[in-house]
Amino acid sequence: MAAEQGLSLVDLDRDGVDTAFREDVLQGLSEPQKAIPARWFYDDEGSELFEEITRLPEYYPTRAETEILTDRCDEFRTMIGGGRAVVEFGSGSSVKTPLLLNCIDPAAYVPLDIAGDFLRSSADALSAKFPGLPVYPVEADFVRKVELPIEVTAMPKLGFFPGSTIGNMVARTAVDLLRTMRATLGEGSQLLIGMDLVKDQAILEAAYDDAAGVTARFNLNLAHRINRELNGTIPIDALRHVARWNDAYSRIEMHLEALRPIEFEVSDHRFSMGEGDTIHTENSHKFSRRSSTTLLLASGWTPRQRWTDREERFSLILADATVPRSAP
Ligand code: AVI
Repeated sequence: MAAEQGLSLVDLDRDGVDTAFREDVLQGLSEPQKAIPARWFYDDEGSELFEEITRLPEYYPTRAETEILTDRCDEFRTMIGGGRAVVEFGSGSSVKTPLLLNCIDPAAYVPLDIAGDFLRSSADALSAKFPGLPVYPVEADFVRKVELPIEVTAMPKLGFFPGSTIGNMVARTAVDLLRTMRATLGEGSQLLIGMDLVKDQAILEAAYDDAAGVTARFNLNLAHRINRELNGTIPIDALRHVARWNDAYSRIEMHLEALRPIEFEVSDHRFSMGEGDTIHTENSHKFSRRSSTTLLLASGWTPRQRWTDREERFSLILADATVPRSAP
């Protein structure tokens, strides 16, 4: 295991507990509105459930984005051009990557991910599909500036951040991340980013509360994870999955709601919830043309082109790291 060899970016204490996970959970459960950062969904079980979500009939984002990548290949070739180093942020299993790489004739591919073992196996799979393409996987947490491999420093770069993961961040964090990506890639780079669009509330709520209950299992898995890894006693049967549209913030929120008053322990700390109290587990912001433009401009990226799927549910935006010359 990479963690045992000291190669992992994850900090484990003497009992093998992820210290950042414990801190976030204890802090989040102590707030008046309990909240746990969505990044903790993705243990092995959570990552598998997320893969299942992407195949659900109600969950349109993955299909819509794949449709754009397939339909607009020629336009990507024209707007992006060949010879770039493609730097993918949070590459995971890199499933959408071949679609893009096939369009643009890149000079190199640099997948960045915090999960080292997974990163290297998917980089190997991609190398097998693109035998002539240099692939330089980098195990890194891209919320901080990443030093890219020396081999790609002189190449023009394209950042790739598909999936609307940017929507899982509040505006302040999203701006920080986009500015950090700009610092990682450098002046003059391009960024191709997926952003999910505002649409009918019923479609949005169904996408996050599917009939088969997979998203509910994904949400509840966080409570199971706390019980498993942090010595928790959360009564899972007393929690239900809730997904609701928050219009003021233009986002779907996921919560775990207590069906009855409960008390439980996590890492020797006691917590209680009244009936109807919730743990806020995720935000998924949905964008308009204007809000996406504002977010990108505020982060030092100028949008140059945007594409949507045929039903206009999802957008892919190409932006560049140049400052538009305009007064004042
Ligand atoms: C990863 N992220 C973009 C997904 C989303 O749509 O916000 C996570 C997700 N949560 C529930 N379903 C999917």
